[in-house]
This record gives sequence, C-alpha cells and structure tokens, in this order.
Amino acid sequence: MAVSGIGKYDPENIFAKILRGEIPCKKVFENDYVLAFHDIAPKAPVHVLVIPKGPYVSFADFTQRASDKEIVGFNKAVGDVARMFRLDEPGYRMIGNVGQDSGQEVPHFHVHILGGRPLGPMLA
Ligand code: IU
Repeated sequence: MAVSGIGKYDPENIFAKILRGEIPCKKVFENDYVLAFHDIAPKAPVHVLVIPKGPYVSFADFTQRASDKEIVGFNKAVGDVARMFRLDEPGYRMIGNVGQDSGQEVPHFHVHILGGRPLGPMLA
C-alpha cells in the first residue's frame, strides 16, 4: 500500500531495520550518509536503492529537514553508485517516489537507480 511522503517517520519500516542491521541486504556501498543495496525485486539488470542514514520519510521530508552535508553526500553517493556499475554510459534512470500518488511503498526516502538495458519511455 502506498504511503504518505510527509508523514511521521516510522522507525519500524523495513529500510530502518536494514540500516540497523536487523534485516540483511545485498549491500553495494556505504558511507557516513548513505547505504546502497540491491532491490529485492529488480526491474532491470542493475536496480539499486540508495537511502540516507537519517530518518526521512521521502524526498519531500529529506529536502526540508536534512542538512546540506546530508543532501550533498546523498547526491554524490547516487552518482558514485551509478559509476560503480559503469552506468554513466550508456546511461541510467533515477526514480524517487514521493507519497501516495507516486505509489511509494516504503516510508524511508530512497532513490532507485535502474540500468543495464534500454529502459524505454518512462511514462509508457
Ligand atoms: P517504492 O519506491 O517505495 O515503491 O520502492 C520500494 C522498493 O523497495 C521496491 O522496488 C521493492 O522491491 C524494494 N524492497 C526491497 O528492496 N527490499 C524489501 O525488503 C522491500 C522492498 I519490503
């Protein structure tokens, strides 16, 4: 079920549990600001989720409450992860679902990085 992108942060959401190490993930990258791991149901040969370590429900929440350091660190990590998978060429897609109309399911901000094949028109 889709979640609100501006609701109260739920510390029991699945990505919070992954961050605390209570649930395993296939980690690809970690630093002070972010964790990146393979999506459990990949929609492309590369499908990685990048999440901030801080408790943010969505991009809407993140861009209101996070520090500039967290925001810069997060953006840099998304680019670095894409480069880890050599996606700069031929390219990749970044998706961030925010709230109910987007279909956001996990109430911890995450960016999807999708690549490794031609992805087609986004709004098909
Ligand atoms: P969304 O943007 O909130 O709709 O994306 C949530 C993603 O989290 C979705 O692609 C799931 O496959 C993925 N995911 C996961 O990687 N591990 C999990 O334990 C769960 C969801 I639950």
